[in-house]
Amino acid sequence: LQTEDDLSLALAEGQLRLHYQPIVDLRDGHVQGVEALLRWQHPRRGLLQPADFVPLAERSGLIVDIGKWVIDEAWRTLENWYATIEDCRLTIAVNVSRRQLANAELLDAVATNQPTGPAGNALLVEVSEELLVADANAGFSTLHALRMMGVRVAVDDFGAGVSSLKHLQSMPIDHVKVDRHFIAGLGLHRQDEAVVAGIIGMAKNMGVGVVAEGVESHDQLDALRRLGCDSAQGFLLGRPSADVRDVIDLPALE
Ligand code: G
Ligand code: G
Ligand code: MN
Ligand code: NA
Repeated sequence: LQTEDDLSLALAEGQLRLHYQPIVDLRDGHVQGVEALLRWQHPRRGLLQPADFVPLAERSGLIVDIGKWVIDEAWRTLENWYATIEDCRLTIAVNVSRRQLANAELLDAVATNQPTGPAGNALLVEVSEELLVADANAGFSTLHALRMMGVRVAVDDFGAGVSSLKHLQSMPIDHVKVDRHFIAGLGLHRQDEAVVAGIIGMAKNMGVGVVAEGVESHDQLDALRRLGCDSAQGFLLGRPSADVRDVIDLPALE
């Protein structure tokens, strides 16, 4: 098992990595951006997943410094895109946990080393719906501050947790990411199609974008297009990869 000291060293010695998964715009089939997913390239244990060390990072408080590194790395990736891609409109989403929203370091990191691009609003943060409900005031003020800085907010794993559609109204958010358990049931369970249709309808009425997570089949993709879902992410479209260039250079969907 990893210790706090190991993780602290990992951060200091550059063993953390971001892997990137494409998010595809279903209206034109093009990659619109990526989600950055944290990995630990451990010298002896190989590539560790967030489940192996993010809970430790949260318990110990190291998640604050790690989260700062994640934002810095996202800015470096964007800077690289801006230097090499003409009129770049790609976005990058990072995951942010509760402890980070309660801490001013997040806002400092966002304000520091932000590259200038053609579109602005290139950074998104993904937060869990639990965080929005349980910790409304502390969380909301950070989210409002982020949005003032041009950062957009997405609710991760939407529909899986304690929140409900009616909360959408009061949340300072720009997108919802429909939990992959509902997407898995598309074409199989009518209730899942009804839930996804309901989220899409509600979100549209409130001007909130909808991203489907965990899209693994063409049948699911067809259903999402039929339902008018804005964007999709999942193994069908692309797995998380260490090479962000491969991810953004994917050919457009048919
Ligand atoms: O990459 P994977 O699907 O294993 O990610 C699992 C979970 O780990 C995701 O749901 C995500 O919320 C969380 N996660 C991934 N990267 C980060 C990160 O940079 N910071 C935090 N706090 N959580 C992350
Ligand atoms: O909670 P969050 O959505 O941030 O987590 C993203 C996680 O979901 C990543 O660990 C990623 O590996 C995983 N993931 C991404 N696409 C798919 C998919 O199509 N199917 C499954 N089962 N997992 C996926
Ligand atoms: Mn996420
Ligand atoms: Na998610």
